[in-house]
Amino acid sequence: MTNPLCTLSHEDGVAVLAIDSPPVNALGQAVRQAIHETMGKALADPAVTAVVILCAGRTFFAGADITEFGKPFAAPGLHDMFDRFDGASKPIVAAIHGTALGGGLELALACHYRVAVPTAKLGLPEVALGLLPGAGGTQRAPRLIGVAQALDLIVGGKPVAAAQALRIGLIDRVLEGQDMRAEAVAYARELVASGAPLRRTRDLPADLTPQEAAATIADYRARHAKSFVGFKAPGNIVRAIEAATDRPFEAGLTREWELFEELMASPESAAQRHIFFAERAAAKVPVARDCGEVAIASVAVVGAGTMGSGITLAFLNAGFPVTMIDVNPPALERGAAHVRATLEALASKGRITPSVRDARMAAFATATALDAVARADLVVEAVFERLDLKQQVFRQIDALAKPGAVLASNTSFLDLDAIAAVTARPADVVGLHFFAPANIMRLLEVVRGAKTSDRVIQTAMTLGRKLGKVAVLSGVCDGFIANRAMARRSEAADRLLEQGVMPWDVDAAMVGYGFPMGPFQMMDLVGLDVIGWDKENTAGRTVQEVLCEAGRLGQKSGSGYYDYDAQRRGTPSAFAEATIRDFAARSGQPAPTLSAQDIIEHLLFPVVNEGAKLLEEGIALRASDIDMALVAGYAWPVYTGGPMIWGDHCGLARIVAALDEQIAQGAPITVSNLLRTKAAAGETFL
Ligand code: T1G
Repeated sequence: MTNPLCTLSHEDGVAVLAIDSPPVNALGQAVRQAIHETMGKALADPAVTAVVILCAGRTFFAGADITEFGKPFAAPGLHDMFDRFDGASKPIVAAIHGTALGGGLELALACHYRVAVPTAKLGLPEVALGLLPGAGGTQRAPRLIGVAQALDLIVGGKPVAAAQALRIGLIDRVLEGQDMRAEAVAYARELVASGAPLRRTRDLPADLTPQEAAATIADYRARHAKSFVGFKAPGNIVRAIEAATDRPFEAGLTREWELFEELMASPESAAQRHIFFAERAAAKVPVARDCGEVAIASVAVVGAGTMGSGITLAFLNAGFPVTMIDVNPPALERGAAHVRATLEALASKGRITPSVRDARMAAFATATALDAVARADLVVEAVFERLDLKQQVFRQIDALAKPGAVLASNTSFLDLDAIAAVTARPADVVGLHFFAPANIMRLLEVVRGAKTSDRVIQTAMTLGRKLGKVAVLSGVCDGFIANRAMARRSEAADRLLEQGVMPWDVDAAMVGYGFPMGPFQMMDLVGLDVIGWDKENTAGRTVQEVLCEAGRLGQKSGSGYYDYDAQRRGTPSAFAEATIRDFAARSGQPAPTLSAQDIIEHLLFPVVNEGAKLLEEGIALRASDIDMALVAGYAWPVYTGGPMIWGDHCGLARIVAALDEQIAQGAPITVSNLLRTKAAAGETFL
């Protein structure tokens, strides 16, 4: 009785195991069972001289089935399967297409030989899930490709293309790719005909002596220590690879499993797995199944400032032809120069080839007249953040753009419905809110206006994927999801300052929590005059106003909350300290003595609260969308999972109590009803 998950066929002595378990042939229990049984049959068949294992569908095995994690284990395990491979008396060849990832690549490493089509990608990305390859990957990879390459492949977690995989010895041949199955069977026959050895990866000699390996690993640790901070997995991966260099294979496997289980039980991995599924969930938005999409073949960007030129680069990098428009010729020239310089830099760093650079340059056009929007399928407005200006531009775009074009605004705070209302086609108006730098930051908030059509929403979500972004759907409100939630952190930070807490203590707590920088370092980077300073009406009412009035606008003026040297390295500022002490003295209250944890909770509990409001108002579809938005848009540390799952871990009742405490001290906060209700019921957001 054949197993539909794994069909067995024979081609002149070569047995072919073909696995078909959509969508990504994840190595769940049923798939493992099917492979284990079928491989047993093939290996036991005397007529079989070699075995090829391959997958149907869009990809080779994409790893262990992540949805099984945390559930009771069901045999056979991956190790059971690979022991059977290791016991084989005939060569087993893995034929790879799509992505061989995690347990999928570990399966291929347990085969004797590996071939791949040219477009295949191979990797051990478990580190992105806060895990390590727990099925022999940390023991077999160093034996096959060497310790140094294994460190890069596994700690880095980035898949490599087939050509690179061949270069580092991860595979034995890159196929033509026309007919993978036939080529793989032919390759297996070659092995049999040439009497090729049963090359068990586990038996391969190490490429370094134990002393050399220890030195290589020590050097790797030293060079990457900074990037490991906050993450548990990288350290455990290095320890596992170390075990591949200083003990026998089986003992190494045991050590690998110990280190794997430690990570599987860690909150960091739970958080990173949460974000894996949050990213996939965010793509699922409530639109009519048959709503269809607008075909976007050409793009016009209105506004050549920082955001306009960044958005232009994002589309060019995704292969779209773009016309960047600015009615101010010097501004257009500056923006265009930035676009060209960035493409040049990408090529000179080898991130893109010269021919790709040239193709993107050729796809880039500029114009000073708005009628250049007439040919575009998508128009993205990125002019200065003033409602009247955006409405004026949208009136013109509405008159000039072709019927059916998608009209998008990059507004970050303004009312999208007020913008759409000045057009005759509000159903075609959507918010595409990029985060600076728009060609780098992964978050794209897709803002649904009251009249935006399902078709335009689906078009925007798909565009986000094509741009390599994480698209998160938001309703219309002040600051949408990410800016609105994080504004609560800034406000809480400002309140601490006025109580006499120093900005460098606040920033240190945020960096300790895992943010790349704290709110005051961020303000000094962006410019104190850019966010929240009203130059016309400033009157020394806040610390920020006093600093701005003193010309301390941040890094660009050499001082802000910090003083900066020529290399823009910041040191605590005596002027800022005196200003803050002066403000605190006015309250008549002594400055509170807060631990880093106190500061973390003081700043981030209001963010969790705002997340609850975003849910109860229906601005955010699900709690995991808020986590995804802040991780992708504000570098919220991924190993915490984002504010909502972190809030669950902290305990919602504790958060409500702490917020009530802040309110008692005069903080202008209101606690979300949803948060109170869930806290009272002992519930969680996720
Ligand atoms: N397990 C379970 N479901 C998975 C899955 C997996 N490994 N990979 C993908 N899916 C689901 C996904 O949630 C989505 O579901 C659908 O498949 C399509 O995915 C022992 C411990 C393969 C590059 O980290 O990187 O092996 O949303 O939308 O963009 O050492 O999926 O449709 O319901 O992402 O074409 C290591 C994870 C596991 C790879 C395809 N493997 N997957 O990308 O499709 S840990 C990974 C991916 C492990 C061993 C260890 C990508 C992809 P739904 P998709 P895609």
